Amino acid sequence: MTVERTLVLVKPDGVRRGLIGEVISRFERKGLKIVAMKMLRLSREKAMEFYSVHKDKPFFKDLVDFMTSGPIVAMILEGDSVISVVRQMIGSTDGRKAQPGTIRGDFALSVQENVVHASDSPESFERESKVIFSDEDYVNY
Ligand code: RTP
Ligand code: MG
Repeated sequence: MTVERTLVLVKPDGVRRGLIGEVISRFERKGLKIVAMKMLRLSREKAMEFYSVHKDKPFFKDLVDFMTSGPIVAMILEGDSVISVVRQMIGSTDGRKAQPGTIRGDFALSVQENVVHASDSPESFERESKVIFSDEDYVNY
């Protein structure tokens, strides 16, 4: 067993569409533990920092516009192999291609407005979690 942590965001489209509860519920039912959570609006600076790996991509400006277009809900989930488990549960990036049964497969029809983000590696988690959370945001229980 490899207990890991991952960062999940409900993106602005997910919040606008009233999908916060749906997304959280899926992770709770899976047996994952929420160890930190908050609602916030990303500044342009934070959004650019968060998605810095994509800074040279043609979709970068649109992505930053989208990610700052409304509030997001951020959470840290903990569990066995949680990084790969959650990536499987969210599905492929493009909602049109994501498998039914995944969050994007069930709720997204766009490559940009795809409801959720999740870290893709331990290194991504370490970097991304520090953009959003500080040590005192984690709850021990
Ligand atoms: P995420 O980082 O948000 O969890 O998504 P991901 O790993 O599945 O996809 P990634 O390649 O990291 O892309 C990050 C986000 O950028 C937007 N995107 N737009 N217009 C486009 O072609 C395009 N491609 C990606 C999406 O919001 C994607 O989730
Ligand atoms: Mg990504």
